[in-house]
Amino acid sequence: MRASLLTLLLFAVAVLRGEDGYRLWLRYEPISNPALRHSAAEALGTVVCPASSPTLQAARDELQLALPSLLDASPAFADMAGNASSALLVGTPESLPELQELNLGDALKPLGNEGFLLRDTKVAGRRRIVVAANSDVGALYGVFALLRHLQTNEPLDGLNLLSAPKIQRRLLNHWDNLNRWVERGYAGLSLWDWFNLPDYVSPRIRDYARANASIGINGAVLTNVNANAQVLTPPFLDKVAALAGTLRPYGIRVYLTARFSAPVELGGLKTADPLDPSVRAWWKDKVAEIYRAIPDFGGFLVKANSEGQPGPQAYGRNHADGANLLADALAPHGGIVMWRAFVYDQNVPDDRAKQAYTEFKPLDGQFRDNVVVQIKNGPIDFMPREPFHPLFGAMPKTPLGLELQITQEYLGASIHLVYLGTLFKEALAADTHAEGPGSTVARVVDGSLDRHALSVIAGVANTGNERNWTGHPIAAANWYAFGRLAWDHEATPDAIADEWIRMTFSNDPTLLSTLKPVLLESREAAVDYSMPLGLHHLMARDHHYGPGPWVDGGRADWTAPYYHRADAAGIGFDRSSTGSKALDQYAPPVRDEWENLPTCPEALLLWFHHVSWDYRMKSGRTLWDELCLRYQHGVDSVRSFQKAWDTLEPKVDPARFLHVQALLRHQERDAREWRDSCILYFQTFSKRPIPTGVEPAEHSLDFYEAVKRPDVPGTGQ
Ligand code: GCW
Repeated sequence: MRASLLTLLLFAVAVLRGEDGYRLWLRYEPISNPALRHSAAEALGTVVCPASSPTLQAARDELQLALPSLLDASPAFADMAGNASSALLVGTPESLPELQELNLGDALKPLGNEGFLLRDTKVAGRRRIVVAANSDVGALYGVFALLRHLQTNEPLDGLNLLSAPKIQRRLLNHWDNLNRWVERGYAGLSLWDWFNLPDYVSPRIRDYARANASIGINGAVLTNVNANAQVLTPPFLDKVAALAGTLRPYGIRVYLTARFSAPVELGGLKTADPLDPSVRAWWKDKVAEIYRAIPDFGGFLVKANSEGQPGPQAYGRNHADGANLLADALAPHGGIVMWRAFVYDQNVPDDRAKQAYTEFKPLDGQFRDNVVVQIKNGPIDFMPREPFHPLFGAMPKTPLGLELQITQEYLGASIHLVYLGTLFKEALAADTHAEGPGSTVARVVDGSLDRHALSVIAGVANTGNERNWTGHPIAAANWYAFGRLAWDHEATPDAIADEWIRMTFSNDPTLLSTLKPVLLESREAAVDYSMPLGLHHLMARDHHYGPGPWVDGGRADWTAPYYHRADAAGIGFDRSSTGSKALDQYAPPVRDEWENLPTCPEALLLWFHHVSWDYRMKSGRTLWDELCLRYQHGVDSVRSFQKAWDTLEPKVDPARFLHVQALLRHQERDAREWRDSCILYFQTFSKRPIPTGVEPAEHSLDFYEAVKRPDVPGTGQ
């Protein structure tokens, strides 16, 4: 009775207040199953989490925020469990002497500096739920894991969980400019309010830290890779220090992007040549200054000699010279360099997909120990689907970091519902075969394949100052999925979606069985309605939002026809031995499989091959018919998402229900536009009829070609 009254009351409050998404997956609504809630309340009646450090204080604060609401009861917070018949113990053996009685040493040892254990146990007949770790931040991660356990309605009985991250540095990369404009940002302005910093740090920064810590993200690169040297000046370093101070208790270190020409722009030097002694001295001093302001500064992320950014090649030096310059300055302080491999040269007529490999592979073994080469998941640029980047597995002597894009630059910005857990997992699970089967990208990145101590995974953030953080209410799932996979790349996108839905919406079984398949199918739907069968780079120029397969002129590798190569004979980019030979950059088993049309996965067909319109696909249809039907299938999928979502009206608070419903309407319209415009455009080459089952286009090709989108955010600064 009490439970249903409570539920009713909470529902009424949610309706009145409108669920605005601010709390993300940390909503801590009462555990809906009364039996579970009562037994958890009993087990956690006394909470022992001495706040002996800012990090343990954060753990305790989180428990104080979460437990009264989750349990619908007020646990006592005490310094010792003593004789309490049941209690929650949180800490390290050092911070909490009562943990020492449990002899956790052997269990804790393999968990390293960030891992934790959760255990349901007994001490002298008294029940103890234990969250223990070797470090305070491990204990904080353990607290979030315990809360997740409760939020997802898992029982505490028999709890026994050990967890430690596989990748050392799990970072968000913010493409945020100092004027708060976010490149490829679709959720408002930057969270970093530089004008008000350092005096005022918005409470929102702490909530950002909480959200990240809850999924194990332990670093943030605050600034855009298209960098502004100003962030390295003293006034900005004070502001960075203020942010670092708020993030630190949550185990999050700050990093900055380093503009390679900073010694010239800020230091007044005549050169930024990495081998010039005055340049080396400038960086050494600058880095020392940074560490005086931010003692645990993480290091630099650098985009150099790429898309107009300055770099060592201007001085006849290479990427290793550039990275090592900064690495030498950072090494005495324990900092690292993440040097991006996203390079392609407009003067080199070679296939863009090959250029990073061509430039970086010969440098393997030439980087300092504190350098990581950071590589996008695919060789072009975060397309809806790409094969894995050929550098993974090709530079065994160098730690290689993986860069994923959480913000939906090519996947419908903050309008389209696209869950990226599946895309991230596909990237991590790809088998490079570099050292035999099982040489996955994940094992290259976590360092286990080539025994590297340093490991980095980065996600280009989708956060902004919109109330719900990510614009689209479902886009927060991508932030969440990135963090969970960064912690454990063996986790499944399904399990991650499951957790996220339970915490973000509710544990209602119908809601789960309806919404989870939508999330899991959404990325494939986006591929189908925009760039199916391995097509890529078909989007409109600059804003990258809608279709633009006709976009031509200017530098060739920024046009669509450069990539799709449609002509009277067929469509697709021949990267096989008869074409650009990009396939030679992959290990032989991968190359051979993808080189041959019958064994090349159809999902990558047009990435690697120029294929005749009449080629017989596995379905028995011609390529042309299949292509058209894929586009139609993408549209149909979005319609099925709409139908599914509509049934959830009674299960979701009105504010989020209506918001997602409206966005899905927009997405359906966009999906039709992609389908109609691409089919009409490609038909000008194929000259074949549109197969049955595909709806006729609403407008003519001219209409679609004339569409302008001046309002897409994140573009053109
Ligand atoms: O994806 C492209 C984007 C650019 C971005 C660049 C990069 C930050 O269109 O906006 O610049 O890649 O990753 O450096």
